[in-house]
Amino acid sequence: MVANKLLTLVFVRKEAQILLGLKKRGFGEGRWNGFGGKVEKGETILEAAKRELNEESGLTAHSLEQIGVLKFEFVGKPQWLEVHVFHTRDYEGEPTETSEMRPKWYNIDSIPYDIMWPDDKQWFPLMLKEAKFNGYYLFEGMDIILKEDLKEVQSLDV
Ligand code: 6OG
Repeated sequence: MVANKLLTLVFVRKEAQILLGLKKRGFGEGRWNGFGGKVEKGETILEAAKRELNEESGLTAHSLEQIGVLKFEFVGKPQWLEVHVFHTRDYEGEPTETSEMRPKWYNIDSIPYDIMWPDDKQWFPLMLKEAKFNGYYLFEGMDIILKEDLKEVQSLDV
């Protein structure tokens, strides 16, 4: 049994806007997403979420609320990804381009789903209405979803 790889994903909200970043390199390159990455040894998932947000966008989150857990399996890859999704309106700083991400505010009515991971168009509506969710997706490559199971929940199954 191979352990899940723990990852974070943070969305910053401001009025009717959401901050997305264009991933400039690595996994998910060329796609708009929230800010996040791997949980390092010795830190909690929440600490990792704040650190990755700061490293990739320049913003400091004062508080983060966890709103989702997404599990991804990729055909032919033994390791699952377990992505812990957070959001916040409680932050300081101005988004700054980094070597990894180009940040941009999007109105929540004009999210660029065609240039994002294909699972996002399913769970974004839950995230945008600030509902909690648990999801599972089986991918073939980066574009094809073979299986999916998304549930809105009262409390997260973490
Ligand atoms: P690094 O490996 O670059 O972190 N991530 C996903 N995000 C979405 N929206 N959909 C997916 O569908 C994802 N798979 C991974 C988690 C990778 C970042 O990408 C997110 C991390 O924030 C498969 O450190």
